[in-house]
Amino acid sequence: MNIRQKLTIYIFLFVACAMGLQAKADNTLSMNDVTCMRSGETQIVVPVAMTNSDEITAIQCDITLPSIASMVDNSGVYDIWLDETRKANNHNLSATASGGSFRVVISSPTGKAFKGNSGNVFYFRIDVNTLATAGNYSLSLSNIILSTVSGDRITPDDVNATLTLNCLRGDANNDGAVNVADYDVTRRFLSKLSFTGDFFADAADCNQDGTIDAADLVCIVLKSKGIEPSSAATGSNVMTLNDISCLRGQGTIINEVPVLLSNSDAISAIQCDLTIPSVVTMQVNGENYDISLERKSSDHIMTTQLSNVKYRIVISSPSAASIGGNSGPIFKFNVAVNTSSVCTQSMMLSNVVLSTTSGQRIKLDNIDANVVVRFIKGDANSDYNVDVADYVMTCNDILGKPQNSTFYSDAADVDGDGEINVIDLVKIVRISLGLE
Ligand SMILES: [Ca+2]
Ligand SMILES: [Ca+2]
Ligand SMILES: [Ca+2]
Ligand SMILES: [Ca+2]
Repeated sequence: MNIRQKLTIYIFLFVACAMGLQAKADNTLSMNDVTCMRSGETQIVVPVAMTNSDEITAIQCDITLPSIASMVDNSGVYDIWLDETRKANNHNLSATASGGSFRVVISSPTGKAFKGNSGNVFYFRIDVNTLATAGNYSLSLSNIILSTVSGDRITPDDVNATLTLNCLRGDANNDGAVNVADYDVTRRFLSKLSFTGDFFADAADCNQDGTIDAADLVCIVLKSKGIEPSSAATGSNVMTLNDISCLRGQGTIINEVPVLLSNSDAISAIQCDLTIPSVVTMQVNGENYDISLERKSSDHIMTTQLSNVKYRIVISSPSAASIGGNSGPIFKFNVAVNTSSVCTQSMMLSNVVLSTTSGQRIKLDNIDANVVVRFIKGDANSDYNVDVADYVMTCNDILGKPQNSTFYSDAADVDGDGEINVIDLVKIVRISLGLE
């Protein structure tokens, strides 16, 4: 055999091999991705196509559905059917559920071939659980066996497709429209208030950032008006909480605490969680907490709800109006301070989110302030003056003499060295004379 003959054989083998691969690649099943709108039709038809260069008479495969879908059945018969244009007159299909999937067997009792070489060969109808979270889910065909009319087995690769469950962004109650009802149910959810009817968190997360907050309230209002919210905020927006300072022994003192907002952006919605320490008690005003909204448009609403030792405060407008202005208290709350003993405790605003009127989300760091119950140095009898009476009591203490009224040793220890002695006595005199 010369080189030319050998080369001819190799070329022949190569072509034969390529044709063989081609033949295998040309006998496949396929499925297109399918989508379902949560507020629309929940039953969808999934077509399965076959591309076949060989004459195929029988098909076997297992359909696996995602957990959010079930196979529709009519009185115990699965809703799976053959394509009329491709089946031979006596092709029949049967399906059974087995091990979490559905086995489909299609054959012809006389071994007839499917018509044509491409296109849909069978269909199945699934029912999508629209309570599920919107997203992508997978469907598959596995264990696929095709038989040629001469009984040759073809084993195509598994087939995967995506079932996409979509929701209308902002349609929190899933009625197919975005309007004030969605704003209201989301506001109640965010405010931790009770509500009736459906609530879909994935749709309420209108700006799709994975959390439901004040920015979503504005986003829903804007989308109800056909306006797409903006994303990034650029301004400087600062919130501050004032300290509370009281003197010991004054009984229960009511303090009005302002929460200040300095904002360069036009702010429409605000949320925060207020944590107050044990030394203070939130005051109530009728049935509500004594928290007042200070800056607002005509339709701004504030809700305050105690949940898990935090007061959830949500301020928003159903028209996405601005709270107005650029500085000053946004809200105030009244607390009673128990002044029976000295302490320093912290209060905090956490989970603070602002939204501009165009839906830009601004997340602020936690804001801390102190509640301090203090005494006056040298005021050994706690009458809020430092004078000769304090001098006498401190002198008695040093000499070990009995006292006529309560002696406050922490106030008498003016230099704070843990000991009451003549140095403290001198300092009391100096304070009473205005020298310290
Ligand atoms: Ca709706
Ligand atoms: Ca969001
Ligand atoms: Ca005093
Ligand atoms: Ca001392």
